[in-house]
Amino acid sequence: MKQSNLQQIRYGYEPKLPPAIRGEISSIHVTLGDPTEALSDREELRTIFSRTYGKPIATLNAAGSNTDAATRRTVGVILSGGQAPGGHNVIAGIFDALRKANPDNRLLGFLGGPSGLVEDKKVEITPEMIDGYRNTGGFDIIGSGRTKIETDEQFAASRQTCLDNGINALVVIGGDDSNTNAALLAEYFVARGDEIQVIGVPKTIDGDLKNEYIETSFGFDTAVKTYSELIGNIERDANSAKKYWHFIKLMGRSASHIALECALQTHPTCCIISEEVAARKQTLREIVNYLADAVALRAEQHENFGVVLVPEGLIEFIPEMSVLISEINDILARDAEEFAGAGNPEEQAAWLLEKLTRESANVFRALPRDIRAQLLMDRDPHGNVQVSRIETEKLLIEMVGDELASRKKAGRYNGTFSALNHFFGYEGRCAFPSNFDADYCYSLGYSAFLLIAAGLTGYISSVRNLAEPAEKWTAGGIPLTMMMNLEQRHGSKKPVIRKALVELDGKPYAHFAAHRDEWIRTTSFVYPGAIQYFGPDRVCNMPTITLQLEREA
Ligand code: FBP
Repeated sequence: MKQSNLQQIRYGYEPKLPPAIRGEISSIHVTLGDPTEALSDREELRTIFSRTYGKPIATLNAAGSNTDAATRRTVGVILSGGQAPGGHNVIAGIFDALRKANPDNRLLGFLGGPSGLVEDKKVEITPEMIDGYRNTGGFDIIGSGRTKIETDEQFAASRQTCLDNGINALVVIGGDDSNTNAALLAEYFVARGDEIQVIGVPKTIDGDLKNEYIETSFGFDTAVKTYSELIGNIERDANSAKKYWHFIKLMGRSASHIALECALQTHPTCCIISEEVAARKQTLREIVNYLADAVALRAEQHENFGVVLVPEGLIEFIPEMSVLISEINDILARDAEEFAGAGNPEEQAAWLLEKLTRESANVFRALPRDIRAQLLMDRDPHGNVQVSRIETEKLLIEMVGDELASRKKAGRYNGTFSALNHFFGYEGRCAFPSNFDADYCYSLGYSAFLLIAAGLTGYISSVRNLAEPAEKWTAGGIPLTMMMNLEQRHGSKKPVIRKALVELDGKPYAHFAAHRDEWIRTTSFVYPGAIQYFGPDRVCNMPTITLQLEREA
């Protein structure tokens, strides 16, 4: 297959590791801290994870070996969920560490996500194979998938696959749901006396798998820089033509981290933050009025153009919509078969209206037909609404347009509102990883193997101090149960890793909030340009603004 020049050059990039794990694998030492606790629901979680709950934090250092790196091992790896730049480097990191530890070690990649484990579909990763994927985007080396391992049969089949293939450890590369699954698998294996370790790796462009110990999920850095390049280009076009309002929906599921970081990078005219909408209990009407006010204010300055960023999860955070969505979720989980047999989308909507509360039925009725249909589309295997398929940006354009039309009629607005919609998501998920993600992912994979060598299970690989250059990074593992609580899923309470949403008392949001009024009044666009892989540190080695602000002393 023809390779681009950049692809060929990137194969030769040597990712940086944290200094503590750069030396001989045989001299790596693991230090274990005190027992840990879950975020909440501790008693229930202690029961669910009776054998793996509350393990200590592990730190990797070069203090002299107390791990067993030399034993011959077969490790399995799974890519789970949506693509995120750097996944190939995680696998490269595992592979290099594992071969360095013992050249006879084997790495099996399960194909197409967790279903590959359940169905025993795999490929052995060879040096030639991995060399063709180093520092490249995508998950195509083994593919990914969204199957959730949840039934007894699936757990038993996963175990059988591991036993049949002589697997000593599994590395699950995924987001919050997949890492929850990793914790459940770890517990399942220990409960049966199997010596099969499970280690997770924090992946998701959404940036919502983070906490004190996981400073960011991999892929976020590259994805936001890719979107910011595109937004900057659109801003420059808007500022040149001066005739369009661009409404840009950005991926990110429930969390607005992507929208917020892109706003910090590009200074759009407006950016909605879902978490703020929820905190202020803003209605859809209030959001529409806020945007219409911005358009009207700029029209008074003869600036009938602008750029609006909309997080894809917004719809779930608007109070009346959130109630509606959770009612729909529960109804669909409870009466799935009846719903499936209800007929075409219009008939399904009519069926649903009968079951909703009066308030939610009114909200549902008032939505445009397309949005109603989008709300009824399939849930993902974890029971989430597929927010990327709900066209919130179009909904807002339509409603802002109507609002401005009625203001015009009343003589309160005299501009033109010509709006275009965009959705950026897939554009960023498989980009060539930035230097940050290339280094971070390789380090996560490398550390994952070291945690295996240390005999640990039920941990997530953790590389920290990321706002600093890689020279100052540290590595270790965090017990997965420490990041958990119970949440309502598919109509019942389930253990899950808590999603990190945008914190309204955090510095990234505060920075944005302090500037947004000025961005409406004065065109303040910033044009970040494309991700750079070579050149001065300030163009090719900067972490995200979110990470810099969050880690600021
Ligand atoms: P993960 O949470 O699995 O990392 O997925 C991230 C994401 O890109 C979301 O931002 C988006 O809502 C979703 O995947 C879309 O997934 P799909 O392409 O499978 O519909």
